[in-house]
Amino acid sequence: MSYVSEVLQNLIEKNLGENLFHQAATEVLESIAPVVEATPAYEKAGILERLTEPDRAILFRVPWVDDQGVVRVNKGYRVQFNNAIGPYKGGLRLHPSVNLGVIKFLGFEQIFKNSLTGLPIGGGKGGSDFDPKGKSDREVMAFCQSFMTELYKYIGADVDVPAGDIGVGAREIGFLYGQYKRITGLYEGVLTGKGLTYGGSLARTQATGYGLVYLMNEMLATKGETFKGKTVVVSGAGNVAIYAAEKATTLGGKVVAMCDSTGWIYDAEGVDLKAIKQIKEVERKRLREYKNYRPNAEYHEDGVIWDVPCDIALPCATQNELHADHAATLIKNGVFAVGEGANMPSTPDAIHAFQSAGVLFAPAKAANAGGVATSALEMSQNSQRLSWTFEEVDAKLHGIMVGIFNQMAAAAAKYGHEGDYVVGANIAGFVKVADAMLAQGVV
Ligand code: NDP
Ligand code: 2IT
Repeated sequence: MSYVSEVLQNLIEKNLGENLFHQAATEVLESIAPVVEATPAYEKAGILERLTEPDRAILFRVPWVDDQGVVRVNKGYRVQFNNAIGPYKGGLRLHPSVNLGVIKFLGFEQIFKNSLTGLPIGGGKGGSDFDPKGKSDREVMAFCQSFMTELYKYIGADVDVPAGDIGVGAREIGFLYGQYKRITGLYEGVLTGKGLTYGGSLARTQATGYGLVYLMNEMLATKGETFKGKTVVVSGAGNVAIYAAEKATTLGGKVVAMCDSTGWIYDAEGVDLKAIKQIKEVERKRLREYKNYRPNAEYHEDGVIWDVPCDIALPCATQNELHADHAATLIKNGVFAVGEGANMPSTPDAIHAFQSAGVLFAPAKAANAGGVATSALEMSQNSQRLSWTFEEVDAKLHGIMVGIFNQMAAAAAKYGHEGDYVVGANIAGFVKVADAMLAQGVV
């Protein structure tokens, strides 16, 4: 059995039930097999065994009191996966579906994504099964303060720097930051995605969505195409989806459909992003409210958003939201390019279908790296005690996304998989981390 297969088999046997972690690790390890085979030093140094076992996983209880005075208890997680190239860096997810397998898949992906940015950040992820939906601001604050009261022991500006993900935005980061500062007395860049009045970076809110579109633009250019005049479908209606839709629209695309976890909207004239922001960012309501702003739009709870014909599909909601049958429908309807704003939104079968049909496919760890890259720029600004203009940060983000596209395209071509950006992104992300691990000895 090959080294890669042996490590994978062991990983699946020893991490029972962590199916999403198995899925993420299988894709990476299978993609990097050619490099691993060509570099015996990796096997000799146990690079794959070490890379697939987190440095540590911290599990803790998060007790808090709800508005009725009832004590509630959630599970808290922080998985510090790999710090070969920099402090652990990655978001916190608050969603009822969170468990150790979810956080491990996200933390593992983060290692390679962060490497692709070219910035000095290692991989980590955390979160809780707490559901912020329907909770009052006071309840969210109580939860965040309790979560940080345990987490603060393990993080720091040069150790581990959490940020947002599903269910964690500026409100939650504010409460977490306040509690960290109160306990430690330190005013440091320990979290990113902070508010602009206390150390946040301009353009961090927009960064993941904008970055996705910048990378897609590079990929489209290889076929002489742009966003201009293209019909675009974006799943999700959260941070990533909204700013992907905004930049796609700025570049001349028409976003006709978006969704949340309850239903999806179709607006033939192009979605009204001001209305979406008001509903989702300000009022924290359901997308069904959209019809109050645009009576001619459609709102559906049946069927799926992927039934809407489009040129460009941007899955920006959650993992495994786009299956093989959805891919088949998109292909039948003539989709030209797919870019993953969410983490691992397409199932392996769906990716295979797109690639076999010649659809341009940008994998998550490259396509959504603009968020964490801009988080690293926030860390730089915090260290310098300076803040850069929106234009400076956005220009750096753009340059980083072009760099990521070039790296993954070059790595794919070098190993005989021209145009296979999944293989390209995995190899390019892996090599830098593996070489840093080699240089640092068996640790
Ligand atoms: P948000 O919480 O802001 O938004 C998530 C959106 O996806 C919401 O509209 C939510 O619906 C919807 N959603 C969640 N689960 C489902 C589901 N099962 N079916 C349909 N819709 C669903 O999160 P983000 O936008 O930050 O994150 C979205 C994705 O992007 C995640 O995969 C995240 O890991 C990834 N990502 C995020 C980055 C960031 O900087 N924030 C960076 C890189 C990747 P509802 O409104 O009903 O909850
Ligand atoms: O998945 C991701 O890259 C994020 N949620 C952003 C992480 C970060 O540290 O900004």
